[in-house]
Amino acid sequence: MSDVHALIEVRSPSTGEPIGSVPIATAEDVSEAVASARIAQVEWAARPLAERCRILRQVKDRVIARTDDICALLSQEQGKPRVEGLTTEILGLVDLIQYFTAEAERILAPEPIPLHLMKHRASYLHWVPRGVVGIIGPWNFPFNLNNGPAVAALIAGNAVVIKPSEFTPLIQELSREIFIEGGLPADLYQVVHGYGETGGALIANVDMIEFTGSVRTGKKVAAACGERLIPCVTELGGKAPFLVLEDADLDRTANALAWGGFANCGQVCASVERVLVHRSVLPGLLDRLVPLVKALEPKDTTQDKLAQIGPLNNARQRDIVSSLVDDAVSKGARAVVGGSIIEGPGNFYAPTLLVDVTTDMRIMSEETFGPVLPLMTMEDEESMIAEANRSHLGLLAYVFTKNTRHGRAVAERIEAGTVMINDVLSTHGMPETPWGGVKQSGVGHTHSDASLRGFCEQRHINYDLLPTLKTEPYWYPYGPRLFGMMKRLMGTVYGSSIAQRIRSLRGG
Ligand code: TXE
Repeated sequence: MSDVHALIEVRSPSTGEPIGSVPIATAEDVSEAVASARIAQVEWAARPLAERCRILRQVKDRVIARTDDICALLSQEQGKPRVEGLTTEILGLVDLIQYFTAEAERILAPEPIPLHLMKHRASYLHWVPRGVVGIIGPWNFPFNLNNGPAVAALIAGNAVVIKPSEFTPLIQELSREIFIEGGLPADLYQVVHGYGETGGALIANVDMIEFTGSVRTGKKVAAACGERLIPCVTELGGKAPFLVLEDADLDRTANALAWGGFANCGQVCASVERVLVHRSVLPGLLDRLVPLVKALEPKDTTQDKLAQIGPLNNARQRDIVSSLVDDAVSKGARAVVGGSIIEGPGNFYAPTLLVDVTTDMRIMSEETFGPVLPLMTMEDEESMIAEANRSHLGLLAYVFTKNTRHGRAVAERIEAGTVMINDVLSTHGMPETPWGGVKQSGVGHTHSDASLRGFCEQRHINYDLLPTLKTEPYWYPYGPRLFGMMKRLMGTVYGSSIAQRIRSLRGG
């Protein structure tokens, strides 16, 4: 990279003060990064899988050793509480490395395909790394959401070039340092900084894209990947409904709502975004929930190590939250807690609980991505399910009930990639389960065995089991009897009734 580069200046979400800067990569820088990653990838892919896993385990140990540094920078740059840096970003990555390094031999082993008819031949699938994977990431979980896919792509034998969000580039620099400390060849894990144009340049050079971000940008990214016919996994927004059924345990429900709605200041694609409460339990739920929300006092997370909630990451997001709450209040919602921007430096917004919410309010259809729980009172379960499905998004959904069997029946009717019963957010910490949405929440999955395979080309080999003949009856030359013979064979093998099979055999 040459010395003359425009810079991105990173500002503290708590104070607005500058905290660092990174150079913006030009299109030329991006193609150079990908070219050197491509060279490193060839050597990496040639190493045994066990050796690649060994190095990723060393990376895991460096992540554990650098926990305090990572948490401090996450608080400073992203704004999250120190404990959330550990529980929602680092721990998940450590567990994901543990899982995939332990299971990769099984997941990426060649897979036989039993052939139902051609018993004289055999087939199997094998998995070949795609080459260089481009990762374009968001600012809400900048450590976990970029490094999780990077780990899976690397284990599968790829190189990665990551373009982090322009709001959180510093944590990506620290991540790279840690991965290299763990023994990863430096060119195998590269970082390029910038805005949309840098992302576009990355798409123009790599062999696959893993994107996490907004629906609007996700569509542009998918279109650009389509133009090049490269695979693209898109993990986009969510509008998770949370159904409080008549028999829900209200203590657990209230605690789950508080954490599921306000962790990471609500900036989670799986955040509780719509609370659908059965009328009969509303008073009991509010009695429990209001004090929990009132207790959440936003703090500068770099100063207060026990902060429960911090600022929003950026002013643009705070303004989106503010406009959605104002719209709801103007249409009749009541803020029983919060409801406004906290004046002063930083991007603080008061944790907010809205009641008397109705479907015509924007907050029930647009992604809030902030510290707001809108509660809608519902008369019965059928209307709760209908309301849950009235969204263009479908990432996560939650059902709270004491009757798990019934909860599963309700869950199966909800249009979402994942539905959790009596828990929130936590399947992201289960790397063996798929993470991805339906509708406009994206296409494809991160996590799960299928995602590790997704970082590979699936290739199919078909070979002979028995000694081969000099020719096959249906090869050239086509003789006069071939058509009749094949027709008889087809009817004899595939006819549904004995009579039809006999007729075919006789040439009828
Ligand atoms: O995301 P963008 P933003 C949602 C949330 C939020 C909204 C906007 O609702 O309000 O998205 O956030 C890069 N080609 N989520 O604006 O723009 C960009 O530089 C290639 C949900 O930050 O989608 C960044 O690295 N790349 C989400 C990344 O795309 C482009 C997490 C995401 O930016 C590009 C964050 C282009 N044309 C926000 N334009 C989740 N699913 O968790 C931008 N980028």
